[in-house]
Amino acid sequence: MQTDFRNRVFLPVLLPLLILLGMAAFIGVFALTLLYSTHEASLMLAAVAAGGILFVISLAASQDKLDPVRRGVLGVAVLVPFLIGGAYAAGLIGDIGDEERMINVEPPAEAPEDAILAAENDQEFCLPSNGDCEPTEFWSVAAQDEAQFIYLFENRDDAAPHNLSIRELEGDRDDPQPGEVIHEGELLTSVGEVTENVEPGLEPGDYYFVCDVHASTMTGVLEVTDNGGEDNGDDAGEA
Ligand SMILES: [Cu+2]
Repeated sequence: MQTDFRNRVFLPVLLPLLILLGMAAFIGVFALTLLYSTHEASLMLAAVAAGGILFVISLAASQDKLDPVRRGVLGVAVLVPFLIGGAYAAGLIGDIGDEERMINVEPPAEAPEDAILAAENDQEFCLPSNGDCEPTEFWSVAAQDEAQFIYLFENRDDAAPHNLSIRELEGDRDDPQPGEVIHEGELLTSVGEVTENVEPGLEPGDYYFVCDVHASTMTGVLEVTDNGGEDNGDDAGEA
């Protein structure tokens, strides 16, 4: 009866299932270990673990039989990096700040193509297009996420520092005046670019943009346009 169970259930069904479960558990725990480590530590652990596994496989394949002592040494050699990595990720050794853990690192935000503005001098902002930069006092950007509005500011001027800040618009487009500060852009003291993240996002409407260093000349009106794609889609139905 026992041999029967072994031959008909355990060997063909349960054993492969257990091996699969074991592999899944191992991959899950390893993934968690990497996610809860820092970027550098997880890269190092992945490299060491891959090296260890390759070493063991090549050694096992090159010899007919390993004696128990060698097997033990190999097992420990492979396990140690995982244990150290696991203990590090779990906070048992070392000291990782929560914001350094891979699981908490946010992917860098990217500004849509229409949400890019640049500065070439201290007289006005300009709209980059085809390698050129068109001076402008008007900047139209499609509405983005409710939670955030992302834009890119490029400083192309090596003679003066600039930033790009967003404020409420007082007055109107013909006579724009700065209102309350919504977002203060980072000051770029040399040539470079910075991605700005306005939270919460900007509702469709008009806003005032300004370089805080040259607030009398470098100003303009930002229009956040409603994309309105959903309404059009409904109207275009077959009804
Ligand atoms: Cu400026």
